[in-house]
Amino acid sequence: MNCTAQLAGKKFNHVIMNASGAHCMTAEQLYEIYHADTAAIVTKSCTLQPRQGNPEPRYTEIPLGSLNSMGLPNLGLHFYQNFVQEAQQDKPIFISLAGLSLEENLEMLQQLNQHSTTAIIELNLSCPNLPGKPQTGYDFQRTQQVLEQVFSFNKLPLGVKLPPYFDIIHFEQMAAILNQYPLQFVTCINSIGNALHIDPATDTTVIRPKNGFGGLGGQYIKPTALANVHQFYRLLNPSIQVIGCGGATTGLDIYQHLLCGASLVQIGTQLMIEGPGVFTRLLQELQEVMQEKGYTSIDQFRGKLKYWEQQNPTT
Ligand code: RRO
Repeated sequence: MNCTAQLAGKKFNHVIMNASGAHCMTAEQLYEIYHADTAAIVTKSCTLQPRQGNPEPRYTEIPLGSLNSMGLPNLGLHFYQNFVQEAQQDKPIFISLAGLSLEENLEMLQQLNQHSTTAIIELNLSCPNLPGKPQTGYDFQRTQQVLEQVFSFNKLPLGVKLPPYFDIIHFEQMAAILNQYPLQFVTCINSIGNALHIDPATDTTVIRPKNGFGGLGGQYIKPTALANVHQFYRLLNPSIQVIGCGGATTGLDIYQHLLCGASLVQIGTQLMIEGPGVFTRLLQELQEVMQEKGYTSIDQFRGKLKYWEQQNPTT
């Protein structure tokens, strides 16, 4: 069974990795997922300086997923740069960047370019949890400005992490912007921003920041994630690959992300719930699904989602 993949000029032993934010802030967490059955790993989104993030409680499991308002706690760019340098790189490492301003993102990227990091860059345009800071990916003009400046000097392999979109015109407008730049990939999707969960026993919100509003993850968001993966797979230049993220808890979920066009699939909430053993289970389950359906490699079905008419030709 061949589950290998290629992205940003690198080889991947299979297609499953963590999502930024899940089990990837500290050295201990990063080494744990690095040595687990991951195809690659991505760091917690970082800023130039270390940050404490929002007050706790700021992450919780809810019935079908998770709610978080972490507020970008991280150990600072240099820590993650050093981690990449130290790790024996037998698998690709992504550094996720989430500067609080365009200038901060450019400064971080400049440093990474100067040090010729071996990391792939995932530029996060979609953090929903910073009070007073809109999600860049929902401001189309701003996104264009960011990409214009980034690609005026950047030579590193780079992609962007997008928020979920919900309107066909928004997919088209965003894809038209992204298609103007030499992006290696887009990651779809970040959490669904500013959701609210209420504890039925106490009529109370369940996380402390922002009156309980936070990013929704897990099974709630799989249909939205698949829709975003497939729309961007259809609309982007073939040179821009899609990384799927959202609601995968089984091998079948991974398979469906791939069917929608994803080249790799990231695991967030389920990694938080199950720990780094999740990757072994998911890879095993993906291989079982492929075997049942008679596939021996991912190329045989990636992006080959069938539409209703194809299955019902005479009606
Ligand atoms: O740290 C966070 O609050 C956070 C980030 Br940067 C993000 O991109 N997505 C998310 O759900 N939480």
